[in-house]
Amino acid sequence: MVLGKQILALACSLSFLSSAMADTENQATFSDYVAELKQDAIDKGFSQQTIDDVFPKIKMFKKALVANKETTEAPVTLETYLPQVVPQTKVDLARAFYKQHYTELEKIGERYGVQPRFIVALLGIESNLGQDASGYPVLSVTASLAYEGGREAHFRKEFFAALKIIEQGDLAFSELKATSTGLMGLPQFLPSVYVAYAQDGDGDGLKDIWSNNSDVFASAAYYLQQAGWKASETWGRQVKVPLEFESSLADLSIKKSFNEWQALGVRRFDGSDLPKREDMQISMVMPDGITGRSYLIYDNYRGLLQWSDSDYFAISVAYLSERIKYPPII
Ligand SMILES: [Ca+2]
Repeated sequence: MVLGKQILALACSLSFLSSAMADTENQATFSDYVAELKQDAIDKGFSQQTIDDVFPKIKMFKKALVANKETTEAPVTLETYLPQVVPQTKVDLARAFYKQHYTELEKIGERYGVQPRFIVALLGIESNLGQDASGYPVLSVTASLAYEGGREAHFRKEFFAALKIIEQGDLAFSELKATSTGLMGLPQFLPSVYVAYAQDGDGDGLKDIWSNNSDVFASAAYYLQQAGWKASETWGRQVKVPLEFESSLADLSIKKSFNEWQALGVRRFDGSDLPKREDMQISMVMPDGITGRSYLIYDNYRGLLQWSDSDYFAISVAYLSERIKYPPII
């Protein structure tokens, strides 16, 4: 018994020792990796001041490594997914937010040609209007994820995009806060998306997508504007299809007019005729196949897919935007 305990104790201490050694080894290797990033930053022409300021602050961010390996179970259908992603609490929060910030939303919405409800819906889905935004330093997160190696080129690119934000003097190391996967602020922009799309909505010289609502709204709206958003149209509509409907027509590359879809037996969800407009080319989407929900989608839906290439994402945003619209708030 005593011997057994001793062996167990020895085994435990050995295992502790080896994990401690592995940790030190990891840290050392991470330091090497950061040194390599630093050399790369010098080669890319970043200023000595930025490099001296930023690199000593970069730490291995273990949470990022864990998060990157986590896999989430695919939701079964929209019937289970939508109530999960857009619960009543989120609808209530989004509607209250919309009402509270309506003046600014309307102003920014007009400037970029995007209806305010879509801006709020996007922020609601992305970060629960900031409630789910996290505060890890994005340079440590992206350096750690690049070091981990699974998607090195991707996160290395994001690391240098974040470095560029600091170099341009927009924000400091600690202000660039991200989730453990590198997504920043209310719109959950990756650093490269921030560089390309973040806007200074209130004209104070900063693009603060973490705590300045004007900047947040303008950045999200500008993204949609650049994705070809049309303020005169909505996203699409849920429809009914006949039993004999050919499911291969549910394909984003197939576009037809309302008239043509009407002739194929497609109707509004309440069974009435489709709109009479003839100026639009529309596609059918059936994310769960022929037995699931069917949607006719317009060009704005494609803008949502550009934001995040997933029908479940786009439909969640569209659904929340409808819940903001009905019943009318303002
Ligand atoms: Ca600003």
